[in-house]
Amino acid sequence: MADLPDAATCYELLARMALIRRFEEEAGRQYQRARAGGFLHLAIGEEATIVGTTSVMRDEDFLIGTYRTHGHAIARGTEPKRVMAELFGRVDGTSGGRGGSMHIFDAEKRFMGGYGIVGGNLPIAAGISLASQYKGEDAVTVCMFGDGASNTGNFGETMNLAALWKLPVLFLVENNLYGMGTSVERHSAQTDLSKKAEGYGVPGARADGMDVIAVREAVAAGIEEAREESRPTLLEVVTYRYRGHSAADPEVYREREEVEEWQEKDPIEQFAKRCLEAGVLGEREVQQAREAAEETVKAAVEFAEASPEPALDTMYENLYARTEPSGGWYAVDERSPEPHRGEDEAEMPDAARELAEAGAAYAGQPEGPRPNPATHGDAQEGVEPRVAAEREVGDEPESAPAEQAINEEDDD
Ligand SMILES: Cc1ncc(C[n+]2csc(CCOP(=O)(O)OP(=O)(O)O)c2C)c(N)n1
Ligand SMILES: [Mg+2]
Repeated sequence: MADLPDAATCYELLARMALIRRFEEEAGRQYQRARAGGFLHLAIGEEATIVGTTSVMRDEDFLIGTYRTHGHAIARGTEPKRVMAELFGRVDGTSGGRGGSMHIFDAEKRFMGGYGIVGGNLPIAAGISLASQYKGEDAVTVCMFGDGASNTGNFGETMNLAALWKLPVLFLVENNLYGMGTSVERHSAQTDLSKKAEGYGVPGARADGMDVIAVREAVAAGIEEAREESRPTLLEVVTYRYRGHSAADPEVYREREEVEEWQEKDPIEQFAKRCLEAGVLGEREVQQAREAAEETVKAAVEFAEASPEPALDTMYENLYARTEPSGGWYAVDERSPEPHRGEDEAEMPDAARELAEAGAAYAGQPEGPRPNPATHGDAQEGVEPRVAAEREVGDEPESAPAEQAINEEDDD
């Protein structure tokens, strides 16, 4: 077992992990109350992986993650109150309240997001590290993603280019043993994920993701390899999320006992115990770390509540592309550039009804007035609306407050 660092560093590691834990518990609670909207993916249980990693990064290094990254941003130094305001969809959030939980971003702290596309952040990480290399800068990019993401095409493509171009990047797979409800044994032919990029020329290593010191050492080695030798590595960090995949996960794919077994190895409890036993920290300091977390999170909620919602007339600001009037309602039609029938929002109500009637007539259904699907969904009696009917098991529902509460434990 690796030695403990000095007392100040140990306190910092403990305090950061405690803060992230408290922040996420509170985020879950605020989601249940429908103050935080959209989707919510908590990383409770994975704090040592997050904090161990960021604790050995320099300010100039870049971090990029997934949709489970409240803690990653906080660990990089983003103010918790701005992350909370983002969850609340308020103007003082990290993305002005327009991104929400899955899209935390803080360019100043070089936290490059926040992505909802599984594996989508890998090629972006390659691009960021290519830019550093091209500009002759010293910065290393750390790219964190899940075990499930290691099955995407992006993974192979990115590993190939990272090795070929000798990019200063550390790929860190946060193996929490599941991709949504599918265990790693059921989704990956190679279950030793550290080996998964060897064939591309990216060597791998493995670390215990419940041990903050082990993560620190392994990440430091990978970062050094990237910074000094300009070589990518793949580090697999084995960890566990205590909560469901998202806030609406009935968790039918694992037993309660399994979760409890991992909770026995809780990264915060374990580390606090070790610091106490080694005499590096005292009870008073451990308590202080917890109280400080409590205070910061309380202030973050107050800040988020007080922050206004974005004004309606700013809705189209910061959009990458917009046409006037906004054509292409939900389909792309390449016949000619102008909007076609059914594609212009302004004409939608009538056009949708006419199209629905034409469709019904074609299908041999009796003619006659039908509800407008643009405003009422497909409201034939006894027929589920299409969106609900086509939703697969495991898909996440929209953020109706009633559905948000499905899997949350009693936080209050
Ligand atoms: C390209 C793509 N495919 C599928 C999804 C749906 N999806 C969201 S999260 C997820 C599981 C990913 O698991 P993993 O990479 O292990 O990350 P974890 O959620 O465990 O942190 C899936 C399949 C998606 N968002 N993007
Ligand atoms: Mg996973």
